[in-house]
Amino acid sequence: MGDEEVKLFRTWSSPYALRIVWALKLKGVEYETIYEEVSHKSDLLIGYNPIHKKVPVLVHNGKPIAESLVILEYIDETWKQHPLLSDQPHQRALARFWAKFGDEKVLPAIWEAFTKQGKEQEEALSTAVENLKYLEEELKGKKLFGGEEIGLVDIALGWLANLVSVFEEITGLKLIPEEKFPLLFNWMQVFADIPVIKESWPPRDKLVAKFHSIREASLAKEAEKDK
Ligand SMILES: N[C@@H](CCC(=O)N[C@@H](CS)C(=O)NCC(=O)O)C(=O)O
Repeated sequence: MGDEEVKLFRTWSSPYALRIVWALKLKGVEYETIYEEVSHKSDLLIGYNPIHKKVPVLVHNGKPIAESLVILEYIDETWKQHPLLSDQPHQRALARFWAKFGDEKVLPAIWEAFTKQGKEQEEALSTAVENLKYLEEELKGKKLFGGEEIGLVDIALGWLANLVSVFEEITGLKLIPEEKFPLLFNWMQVFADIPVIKESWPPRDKLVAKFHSIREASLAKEAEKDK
C-alpha cells in the first residue's frame, strides 16, 4: 500500500468531492489533495475529466476516475477495510438505488427550493418534501442508512447534513423540519458528529457566504429574464 499514489482533485466546498474525502478517511487511505477553483480549472483536471470537467477526480497510480458515486465504488472495491457496500447483491443494489435517488430527485428539488423564490420555490419545496418522505421511511429502525456503520448511502446523502442548515439560514425556510422528519433530522446530527465527517466539514461561515452569493446571482438572473 505504501508505494501507491492517490490524488484527489477537489474544491474546498464541493459536496461531491467531500464524499471522496470521507470515504478515503474512513478507510484510512493516504492521499494528496489538489485544490481546484471552478472558475480556473487546471489543464490537469480537464485532461483527467475531459467530458464533464468537474471535481472530484481521483487519480490512483496515474489512472483517473471521475463522478463521485463511481469513485466511491472504486474506492470500496480497491480498499476493503470499512466496507461501504454490503457483500449481499440485493443490499448493494438497494444502496445504489438510494444514492442515485438522492442525486436525481432529492438534490435537484432542494437546489431549486434554495435558488428560486415565489411559486417556483413553493413547487420545488413540495417536491423536496415528497422525496424526503422516502428517505424518512428508509431510516425506520436504523440510526444510519448503512445500519450501525456509515455506508455508501450515508456518504452519498452526506451533503444534506452539510448544506441544509446553510440553505435554511440563507432562505429562512425550514427544509427538513424536525417535527416532519424526526428520523432524517436525527440522522443529520449523528452523521455530522462522526469524527471523520466533522473534521472535514468546510467552515460554516465560508459556506454561508458562498451559497448566499450563488442564491443572489440566481435570483438576479431570474429577475433579468422576467424583464
Ligand atoms: N455528478 C458529478 C457532479 C460533480 C460537480 O457538479 N462538481 C462541481 C463542483 S460541486 C464542479 O466541478 N463544477 C464545475 C463546473 O460545473 O464547471 C459527481 O457526482 O461527481
